[in-house]
Amino acid sequence: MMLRRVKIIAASCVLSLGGMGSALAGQTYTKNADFDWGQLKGVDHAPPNDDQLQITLGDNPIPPPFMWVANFADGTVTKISTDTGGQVAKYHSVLMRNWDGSVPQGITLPIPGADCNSPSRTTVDGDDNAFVANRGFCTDSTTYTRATVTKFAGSLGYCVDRNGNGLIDTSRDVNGDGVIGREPPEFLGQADECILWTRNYAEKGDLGRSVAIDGDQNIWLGGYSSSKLWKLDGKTGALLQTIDLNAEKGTIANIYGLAVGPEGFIYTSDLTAKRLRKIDPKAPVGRRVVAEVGVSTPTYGLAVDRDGVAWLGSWADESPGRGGVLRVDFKTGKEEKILVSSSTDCTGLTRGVAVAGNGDIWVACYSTHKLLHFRRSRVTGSVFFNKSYATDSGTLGVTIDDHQRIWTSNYDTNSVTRVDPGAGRVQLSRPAGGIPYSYWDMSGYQYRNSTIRQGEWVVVQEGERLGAQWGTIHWNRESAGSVPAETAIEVSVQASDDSRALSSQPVFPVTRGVSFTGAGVTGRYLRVRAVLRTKNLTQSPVLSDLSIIPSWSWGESPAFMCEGTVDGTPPPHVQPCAIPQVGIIARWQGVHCRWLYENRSRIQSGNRDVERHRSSIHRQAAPYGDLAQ
Ligand SMILES: [Ca+2]
Ligand SMILES: [Ca+2]
Repeated sequence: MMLRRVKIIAASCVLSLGGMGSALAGQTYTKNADFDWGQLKGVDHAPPNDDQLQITLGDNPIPPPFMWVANFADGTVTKISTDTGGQVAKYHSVLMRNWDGSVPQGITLPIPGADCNSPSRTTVDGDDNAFVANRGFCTDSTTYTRATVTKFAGSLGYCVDRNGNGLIDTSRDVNGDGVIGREPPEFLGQADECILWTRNYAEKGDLGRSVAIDGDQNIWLGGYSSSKLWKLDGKTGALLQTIDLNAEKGTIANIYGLAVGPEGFIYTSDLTAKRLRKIDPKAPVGRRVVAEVGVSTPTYGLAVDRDGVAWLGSWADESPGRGGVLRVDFKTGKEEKILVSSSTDCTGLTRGVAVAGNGDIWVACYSTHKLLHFRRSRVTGSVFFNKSYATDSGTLGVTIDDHQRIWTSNYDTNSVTRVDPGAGRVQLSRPAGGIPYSYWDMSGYQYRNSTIRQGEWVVVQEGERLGAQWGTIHWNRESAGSVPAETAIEVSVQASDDSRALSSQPVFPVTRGVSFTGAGVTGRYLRVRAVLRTKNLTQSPVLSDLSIIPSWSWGESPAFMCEGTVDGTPPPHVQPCAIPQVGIIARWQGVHCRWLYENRSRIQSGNRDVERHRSSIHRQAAPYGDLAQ
């Protein structure tokens, strides 16, 4: 459960006086103590970079505390809490009819145990939303299915109240047993308002076995036999680009695994032709496959580290010999097999691969039902086998959570297993919710490790009135703020009169310095989320300051305000003091007066005025008795 500290803009009630308006200050966050009012996740104000926020570019990415497991036979995707291992939601892996009225082609209503859509690879974007690629596995003439991709809202704010009942109708664990049932109210099927859309990309018979997100939060999908790549808009699913890799290169390969690494390069693994590719999607047509490496073994799972080196599962049975992980460096064009110590650890058939923030490699070994740990030397950079962990049987996929714990999905036993590398032990196994066939980036960790780095800051602001229309958010007005090339700062808000309902309100993207009054974002409470993101893995943008400027604070000049209780009754009231209001003030007790007004011209005139104004608040605070002088 997220802790929210609420910063109050002004006293909770305003007595408006004719001519003066109810002028109240905005709120500026600029010092360490200001930012600490909010929740910092993957950002810091560590010295010497105080009084600003930057991405913590250390070892450890912090994905959302969930993993998304595709259950191929049931046609569902389970969302599992990585805190508890319990299922928190389950969704159909396709929408038969999109909410915009469009109808995806070549899909079937999921049937438990006999689904044709056959969802497998999942991944998570920088806003915590998830995607699943459906392979489209049935190829006979009557029930043929086509590859599709479906987007799921990762939080209630991205779900949409389609039926207008004022609630987000969605799957959840109503009875709290850690398992999602097959019927409402725990499972809503097609009516679930957190399934956002399903889109086609590949042609009939061209299986969709891969999905990855790029640094701009768009999605890349591969066609297995065509070896084509499609880029879809991550928000809408609209087609943005197509690349025919075989035509580009003049060779024949398939796309099995897919990953986007540093600098936006795309990598593919290949189960059949054993050709691995590195692609620059921005290069001119005909020059997009920038490297191709033929390897000695069929490759399965694929993960790319922060140096752009590919790590792959080897789909070969080495029994009675030893299996391991394949390292492929596209700069040298060389492959290297790093083997386990003994055949007890693994005899081959390695599938999912994940690279940890510290550079270690984690691999699912299907033949021995084990999770393999390969350690990377901090000194030499070389990688060597460390140890194996016995998981539930059928170890297929591997992903890493926000506490740097390692999870496997286990095909044979319909389960997920968590390993704590710090303690060096298996912690728990829990039901996966179907037959899991997920081996790619189930938590979004890989995305946040080697495609981008990001962090976020969330603060809840309380206004002084119900139904507040809010106004403008401004940031980086101080010179310390910066958004270098390849980086971004994105701010969004949710508003509600009920602070407990904030998280289920629609997420509204804010443009810097542009008023959103009248945009339908209303409520006494405003939840502000600032995301700092970079495609350059070694450079962060800087959020030096952020101001929430309610439209009701706008005016031409500052006003001297008093606050206190009326007739001893809380909450405190705020009122302009410039005009004597004897009848009211006489009844106030404990009245303090101060400048509480931040006008538009000052806000926009730069940091110096804001700072002067802020200090004046404190300097001029005085008891009511002083005001009388
Ligand atoms: Ca609804
Ligand atoms: Ca349940």
